[in-house]
Amino acid sequence: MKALEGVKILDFTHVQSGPTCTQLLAWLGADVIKVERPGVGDATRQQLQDIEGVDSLYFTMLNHNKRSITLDSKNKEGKEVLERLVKTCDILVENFAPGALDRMGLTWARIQELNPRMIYASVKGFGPGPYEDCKVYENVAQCTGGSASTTGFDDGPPVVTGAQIGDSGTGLHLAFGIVAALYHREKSGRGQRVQAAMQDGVLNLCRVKLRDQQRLAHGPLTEYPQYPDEEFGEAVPRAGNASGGGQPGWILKCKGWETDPNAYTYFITQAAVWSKICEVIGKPEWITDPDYATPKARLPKLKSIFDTIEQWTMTKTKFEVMDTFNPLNVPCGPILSMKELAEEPSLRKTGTIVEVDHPERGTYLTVGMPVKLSDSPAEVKRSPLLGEHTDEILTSVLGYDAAEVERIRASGAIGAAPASKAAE
Ligand code: CAO
Repeated sequence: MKALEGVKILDFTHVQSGPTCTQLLAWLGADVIKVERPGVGDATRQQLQDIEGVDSLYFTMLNHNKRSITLDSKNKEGKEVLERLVKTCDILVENFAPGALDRMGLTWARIQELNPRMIYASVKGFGPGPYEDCKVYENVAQCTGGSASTTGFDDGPPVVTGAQIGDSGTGLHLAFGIVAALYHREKSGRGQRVQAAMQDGVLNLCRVKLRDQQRLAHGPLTEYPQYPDEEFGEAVPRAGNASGGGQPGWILKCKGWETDPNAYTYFITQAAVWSKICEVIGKPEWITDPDYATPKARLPKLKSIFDTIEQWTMTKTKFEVMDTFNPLNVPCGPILSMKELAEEPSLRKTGTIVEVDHPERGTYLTVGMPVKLSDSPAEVKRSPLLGEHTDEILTSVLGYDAAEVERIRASGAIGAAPASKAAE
């Protein structure tokens, strides 16, 4: 049995942050009913399209295992259907611009009136404060949440990361809040409001940098590449590829780096096995030399130490480095390209990378459920076409009869009939 079987979600999400949240809940077994504007749908259906007229990979990869109903929430009959959805579902998830749901008439007070058991979950760019009314996308969140100022090299501008920590990261935070609220509701009988701000989500993931901000008051950050030659300013500087933890690390070139942009390895000078590292790279004298023997003695020389290790890694492929050092308990990892990840058999085997069939685009790859539950394995099903389940949801979930569905359709609230019906 799926962990969230029987849970119904009114999915009013779009773009990335909200859809990642409801996709995770769908993989856990919830019935996710995605409400989209008739004829338009989630804007990402049309964004970054690789095949003209076909739902983009942007959309398909964020909306698996959901059902789609088209509904104009500003139409009178549309509002009636929306209220019935609120009464029927357990959770409402949305990530519209601040105030949009209120403007549709769905304030928290109204939702509680309609369904006191409902959990109402939102992603917004910011929490209460000076920016609460702002619209926010991924990179804005990375910049305002502390990630960009601490990412990149010291002599360059702030850099955003490819990991979607603002969108997918906040979706994940929200999913965790929803599941906790659901557990609470089982005991209290009442729903509650769950809010996740993208700035907060990014800052949570940048926790170690706020740690370092406070450490600065007590002296230089000795594991940072600025130490010992450069001055530290008032704020945490960008640390290049330095490790965020207590074991120094860096990215080193491997064999083939001249032509392969990903022929690199991440290498950590794990203190407990320092002697083994020295032996492999041909520097056995560093094991006992007091200038190199302890982690503290090594800190001011990290750059030259990594340069020396790199002389060795440049003679090996990134996989040979891994094969040599992992058995010695030295944590290191090859820089894997998306191509390598897409082709990695072990990820296919675990369902982390999944091939999905889609009626309009054919097969494509996606990232499946990243968390594995032993009794509730996730099965990845294709994303819905726009409005694919409108009639099914109106009748089997909301209990409208055929005449009522026709009345709602005639009002324009759910858009045109599906092609097969229209032809009848
Ligand atoms: N029927 C009728 N109207 C609908 C509708 C439906 N089914 N679905 C949405 N709408 C309306 C909304 O009510 C809103 O109308 P009003 O502004 O008149 O109230 C309008 O569509 C647009 O919503 P929006 O402002 O949320 O959309 P946008 O494209 O202008 O902004 C975004 C997108 C992401 C910047 C904004 O939604 C936002 O800041 N969301 C919160 C933060 C967030 O999640 N950001 C990450 C997104 S992923 O990068």
